[in-house]
Amino acid sequence: MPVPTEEAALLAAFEARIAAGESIEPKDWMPERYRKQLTRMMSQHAHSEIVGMLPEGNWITRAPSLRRKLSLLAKVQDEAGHGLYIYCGTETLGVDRQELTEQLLDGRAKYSSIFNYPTLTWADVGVIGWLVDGAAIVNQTVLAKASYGPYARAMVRICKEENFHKRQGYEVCMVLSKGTPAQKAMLQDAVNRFWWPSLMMFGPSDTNSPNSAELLKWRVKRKTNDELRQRFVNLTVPQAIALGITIPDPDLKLNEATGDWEFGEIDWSEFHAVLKGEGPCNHERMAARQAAHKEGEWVRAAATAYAEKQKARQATAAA
Ligand code: FAQ
Repeated sequence: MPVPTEEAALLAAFEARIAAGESIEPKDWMPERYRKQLTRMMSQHAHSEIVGMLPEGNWITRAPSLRRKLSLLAKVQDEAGHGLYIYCGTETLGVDRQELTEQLLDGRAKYSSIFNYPTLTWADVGVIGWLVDGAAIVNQTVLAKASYGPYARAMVRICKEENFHKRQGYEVCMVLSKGTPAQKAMLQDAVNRFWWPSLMMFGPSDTNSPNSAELLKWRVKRKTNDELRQRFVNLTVPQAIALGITIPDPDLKLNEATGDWEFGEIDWSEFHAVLKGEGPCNHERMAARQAAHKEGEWVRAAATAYAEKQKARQATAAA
């Protein structure tokens, strides 16, 4: 079916603005497909930040010192803030947070695969900061240049905080790497378990990524999944060497000509199983979110009642 002339003209003007590097703002005209793709990606991102609090939250009561407890508590709170920030960004596209939360709770919405893995030891908390926040930074630094203004601006602030989280995680790893043989072994075990899932955070390979072409065309994504994954590996391998840690990949080798650390094949069957809800902690994570939502019902009811009371008071005062 041919696109109506008026819409074709709007689309051409929209694409010209994107090509010129302009930022698209909430009240600007945008194709429905752009709105839909952004809503999908941003809501998944927001849900990831919220569900992402659970694996590390597991260690707040068991952090090995008061200093570690305080910094972990602050980090987990930051992640909640990131989620709320991105939900607000999504609201500028016309979808409210309640609707997105319902999609998460009834299993229609996705969140990052990485948060379906358990945190078994204290070293996992350090490794999540180092690898998971590290991967998030590589991805989100580029998203800070995304064509949609509210999302890009949210990323600038979020990346600053994620950088702090990464350093905090790396410092935990550094201390463990200089510790007793048991502490070093605990760190190595955490890296063994989190390395491959961290690479999966960047999504399927480019040949298998249905959304990439459109997102790249509209400059929401500025780099492909594989390009970002490679950048992460290149940045992370020297950090692992500095820690004296072995990356669990016998095929990992430096290509002197390109400067890339080439790595082995990702187990995509594991990735797809986790996306289907069959990861080690999918059920636990969803049950935790559903319980939190139920337990928070009285807070939502109280906030609504308070807002209505305020509105009535203001109406009386204005009369
Ligand atoms: N997990 O066509 P593509 C963080 C889905 S935040 C689950 O390549 P796209 C901070 C994808 O949605 C981490 N699902 O998709 C933190 C699509 O499904 P759909 C989250 C995944 O959008 C740290 C399908 O597969 N970050 O860590 C995954 O072009 C520590 C086909 O894939 C973001 O969300 C996955 N790993 O590229 C918090 C960043 N990968 O919707 C707490 C923003 C792919 O068609 C503690 N998002 N899928 O049904 C993005 O950059 C992109 O959306 C990608 C996926 C790269 C994730």
